[in-house]
Amino acid sequence: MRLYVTPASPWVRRVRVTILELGLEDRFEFVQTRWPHSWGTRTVTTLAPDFTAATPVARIPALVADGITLTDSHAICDYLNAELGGYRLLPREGAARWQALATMAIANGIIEAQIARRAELLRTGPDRSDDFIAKMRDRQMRCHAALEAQHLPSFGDAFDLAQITTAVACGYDDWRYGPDWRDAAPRLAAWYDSVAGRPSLESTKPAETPQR
Ligand SMILES: N[C@@H](CCC(=O)N[C@@H](CS)C(=O)NCC(=O)O)C(=O)O
Repeated sequence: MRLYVTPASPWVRRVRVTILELGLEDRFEFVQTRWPHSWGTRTVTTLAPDFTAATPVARIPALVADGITLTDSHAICDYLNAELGGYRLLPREGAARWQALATMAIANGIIEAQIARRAELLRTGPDRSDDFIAKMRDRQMRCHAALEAQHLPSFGDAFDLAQITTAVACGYDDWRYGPDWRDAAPRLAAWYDSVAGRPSLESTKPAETPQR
């Protein structure tokens, strides 16, 4: 199976952490993609032909698996968990499934805001919107605070998909935007520090995307 990646992407990271937590890394070829800084606001015309042939969405992660191509981290994590992971990271049904999805929806909301903010920050010239950047930052802080108040208390011992996605959101904020989120959610930050040393997180720490 082929997974298109870059180390800067939190969406890619949640898939890579899921693969590592399930012990499946030997089954994947990881293909590094290259992006110019204008990726956030302009069509990228320099992507490799095998990547654009695999995904008309032209975003990462994209998984080319046995007979199927999945072009979104949610679908890929679902596939890994259900088809290859025996539902070890997200239950197939029941209250625990919905609780995990509720947590993940907020963590995903953080990651969406992080990436939208990044795209806007990469925009050059007078069109860049400080209002939009501030709106995304507010969303990040609000969601971190909500995770701490409403979701952290029910985190169990298992490092499941909800915790993976939450940890990836926390890690991206630390890396890209600094410690602001830690002031908004200090107990969530303490939880994150307690899991950040897991090999799956240590070996997928964010790093800048190669350009071109
Ligand atoms: N909902 C998608 C989002 C994927 C996404 O936005 N990936 C970004 C990298 S973090 C990307 O490839 N952006 C390139 C672009 O938008 O042109 C997922 O969960 O996989």
